[in-house]
Amino acid sequence: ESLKRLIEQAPKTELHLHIEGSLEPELMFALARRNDIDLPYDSEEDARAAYQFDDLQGFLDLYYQGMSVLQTEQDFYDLTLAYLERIHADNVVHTEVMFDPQAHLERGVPFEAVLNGIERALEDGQRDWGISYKLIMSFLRHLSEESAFETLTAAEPYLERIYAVGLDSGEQGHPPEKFARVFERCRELGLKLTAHAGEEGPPDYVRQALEVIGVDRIDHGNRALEDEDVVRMLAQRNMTLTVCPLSNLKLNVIPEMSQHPMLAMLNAGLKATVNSDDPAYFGGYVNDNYRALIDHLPVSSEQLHRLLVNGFEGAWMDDAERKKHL
Ligand code: ES4
Ligand code: ZN
Repeated sequence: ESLKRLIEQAPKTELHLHIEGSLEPELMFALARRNDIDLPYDSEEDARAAYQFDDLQGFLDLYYQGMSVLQTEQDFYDLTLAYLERIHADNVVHTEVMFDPQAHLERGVPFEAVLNGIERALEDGQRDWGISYKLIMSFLRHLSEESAFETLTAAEPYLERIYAVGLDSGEQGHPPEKFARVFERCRELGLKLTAHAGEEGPPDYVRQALEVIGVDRIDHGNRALEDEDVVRMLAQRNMTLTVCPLSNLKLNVIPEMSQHPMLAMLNAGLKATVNSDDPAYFGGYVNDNYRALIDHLPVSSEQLHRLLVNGFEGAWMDDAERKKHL
């Protein structure tokens, strides 16, 4: 209704987006043909039908499989431009794009091909559609600390083009403290820090992200609500949470959308934002995530406005740029 029209028309941010998770089956098949790679799906419809997940790991298996078609700089350009074209239609005016260099380096794709392709598309999107951006390089937490340090070394020549580092992939058994030293080095290098925490992992992983890593932002953070001390820490620091409703539903972080904790987060004074995570796999982009909340939660126009403003306040943008939108 009118709340949906308000959302569709409002300028928005996206603060939690894995570019490899924006690979739609149509482009996956086109790149598979171009690069002569076999896919385990008969058709685009067959791929979509396979996107039913029990948990985060079930998704990650298909996510790493799908990105095998990304081989050249042009592939990463095409991927990123398709994403930008799609979010421009949603009136997203600022996006912070995460990428997983280790998932490409281990397949023999050079760091430079990944970065150049993504960045060239982001520059074109800024020029043609006015979409501002930041790049976030994410470490895979199921791999070793040593592998994260090697990745940082590979990235070192390009760090002025990378704004922040993140921590993603399978959370359980891979706490933030495993990466305390590599994040400390990243901070010394002038990078902003974020980490997935409290998606599947316990509230203590959110606490570690805050107190051991000293993150500037938390990706997800849902399970922080299970621990009032962690909620208090998040609120005191005015910590932005990049929450992803459709992702939470598809990965069984919540049993149904009506159970989503978004309003509980706002009511607890937490700076929650709305994001898409892996839109090609989870069934929607930013506007779809807002619409899912409107359809299933008693969300007010004030709360929607708060979520939109939180997206700009939590964004890594210059104050001059932010003021244009607030
Ligand atoms: C991810 Cl939803 C999610 N969680 C953790 N790691 C990821 N990588 C890509 N999507
Ligand atoms: Zn994520």
